[in-house]
Amino acid sequence: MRLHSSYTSPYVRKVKIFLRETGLSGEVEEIYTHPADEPALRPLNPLGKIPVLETGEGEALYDSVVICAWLDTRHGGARRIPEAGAARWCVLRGEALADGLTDAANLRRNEALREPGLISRDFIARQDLAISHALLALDQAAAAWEECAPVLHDQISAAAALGYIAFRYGDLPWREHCPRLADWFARFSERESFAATLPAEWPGRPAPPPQSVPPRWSVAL
Ligand SMILES: N[C@@H](CCC(=O)N[C@@H](CS)C(=O)NCC(=O)O)C(=O)O
Repeated sequence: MRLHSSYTSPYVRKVKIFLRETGLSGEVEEIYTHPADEPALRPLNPLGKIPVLETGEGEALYDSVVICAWLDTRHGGARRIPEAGAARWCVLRGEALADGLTDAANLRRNEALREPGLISRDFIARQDLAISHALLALDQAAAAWEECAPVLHDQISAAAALGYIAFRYGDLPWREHCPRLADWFARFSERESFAATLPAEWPGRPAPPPQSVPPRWSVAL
């Protein structure tokens, strides 16, 4: 299998954490393909986005939701996305929540990196609201995560999302508002799957400028 991968993408990181948590990482070659290199990606994913997984069976799978669901059928351990019942929908909703947090953080960052005259403050404020409310909802979910073994896919998705917040929004004071999530994240950060997949800027490409509009917590206590 070949994973079209990235040093910075939280969606790619979600897949990388999943691979390591399920013991599959040795079966996958990670290829670093910057999304700007569209000609390499488009034949595999018409959207030109990463991650893409070439399965070795003639298929190219995207996006991270599909890739992780497929990988969950390929390891010998307990399913990380429960196959049925309330637990299935709880885990899938948790993945959607974590991915939505990542989406809002990613969209906000792209907006804040535009030329100052083009930045929409309303758009940024809306993403700030989504980010703060998603973190509070994850804080509630985290109350049930401590005794959960093995780690399920909602936790993997949340780890990738919080890893992105740590990488791009280091100044956002979310931990004081979400103490259970902060404790859980501190523990998850010690897992090999997380420590081995830390993001970094792309080698050989210019470092991005700082965001012109600092992130802010948008829910009153
Ligand atoms: N929903 C997708 C999102 C993938 C995505 O947005 N990837 C970004 C990198 S973080 C990308 O490839 N962006 C390139 C573009 O939008 O053209 C997933 O979960 O895989």
